[in-house]
Amino acid sequence: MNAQPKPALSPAELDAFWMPFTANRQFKANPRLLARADGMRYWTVDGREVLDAVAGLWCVNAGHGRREITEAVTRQLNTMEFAPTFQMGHPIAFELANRLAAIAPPGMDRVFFTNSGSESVDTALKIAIAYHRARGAGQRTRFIGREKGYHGVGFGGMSVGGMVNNRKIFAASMVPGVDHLPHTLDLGHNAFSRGLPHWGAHLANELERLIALHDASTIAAVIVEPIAGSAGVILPPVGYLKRLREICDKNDILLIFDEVITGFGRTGKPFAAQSFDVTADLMTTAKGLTNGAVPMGAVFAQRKIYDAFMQGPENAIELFHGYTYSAHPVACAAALATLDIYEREGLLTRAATLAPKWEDGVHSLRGAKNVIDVRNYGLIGAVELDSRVGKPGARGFDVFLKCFERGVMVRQTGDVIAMSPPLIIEEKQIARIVETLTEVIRDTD
Ligand code: PXG
Repeated sequence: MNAQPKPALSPAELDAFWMPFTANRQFKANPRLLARADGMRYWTVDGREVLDAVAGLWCVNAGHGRREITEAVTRQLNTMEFAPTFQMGHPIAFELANRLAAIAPPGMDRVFFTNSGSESVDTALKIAIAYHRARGAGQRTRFIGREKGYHGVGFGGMSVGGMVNNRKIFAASMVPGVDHLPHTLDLGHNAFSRGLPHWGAHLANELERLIALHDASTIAAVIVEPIAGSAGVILPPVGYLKRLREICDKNDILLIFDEVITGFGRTGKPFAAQSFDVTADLMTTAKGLTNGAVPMGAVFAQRKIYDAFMQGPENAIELFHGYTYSAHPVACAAALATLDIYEREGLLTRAATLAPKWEDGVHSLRGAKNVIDVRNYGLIGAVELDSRVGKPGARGFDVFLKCFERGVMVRQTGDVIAMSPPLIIEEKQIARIVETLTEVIRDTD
């Protein structure tokens, strides 16, 4: 199938859109414009086919152009384009929450809807503080995040996050009372580990040091990504997440898993919590929830958390929080259709089936020029390149660009090339991604 080429935009037409997380001037001098998508592929405005090795931005888990989602959204728009969920409701919001509860990790059967990962994170942080207060522990207000963590761009998420470029400009505006655990990336011990690295579970013990410093009675929650994506794919060492869970349990601290990228099948189970057999108290999600078709996020909560709020007079609003578009009917319709596809096609577990092939594929890059690490889990992969002297990120950007020119879209963070293809990927497409990356790395100084 060929995309109809679209007329290119003139430089002046590119000016008004202030692009997010983009080098605007560099991009606008040489734009990369996508026009159409289907299955595993995008087409550029000039009709060139590009294999999608990142599921859009870690979100199009069922692949592009899913007719069932389009039809569900269209039907919903024709029936009721909007309905409020403040002191009102509409049936498919409840249906979706029930469907999500059914695939959630054990006990996480209460769902609060948002519109993005950032909103999910800020919502979870607020729920954590309000939960402790509802139980008479209102002094528990501190948060513990992790270096290199990415929890979106709201003030809360930025504060618990640990990415220096996202933080330094806003240093004076951080939410107070936040500490960070050390990150778990250690090439010295773990380079080229297949799957989870074996060294580093003890890094979770740093939590005990922070508890000793502040006292457990001041700490509301610990938030981590089970697998960090944005920072260039950082895996939890074997036993690390279990250890965090134990320490949180011992100290009555809530554990929040940010599963915005790991949710909805990416790791080979519906959620990473199930892959790693560790359940959090709160879980933030977005992206794959609607296959990226309509913005939507969801915070999953253990029932004990929800129940802690359900006291006092029945006419009292229990949580003063929510968004105009929480459980937007069109997003709910998209999410329900997405879950239908995931279930019918076994996509929530397909990554586990493909993982060995994927692992072999990405690890075939070991030994390639400038490659200093390869990391993988489920259908997540990363290839880390040695940085050019004095120019961090330059080599990574060149590789990203050349891959795109040669018809494969990957993500670049610094000198890490990250991949997270749609879960419908076939073996021959895995081979194509690996082949292209191999050639590009070979051809890049
Ligand atoms: N938490 C995590 C773990 C994320 O990965 C967010 C929160 C924020 O979600 P929203 O929907 O507000 O963007 C994210 C977002 C990348 C990349 O290149 C990753 C994200 C977004 C854009 C790029 O890895 N994750």
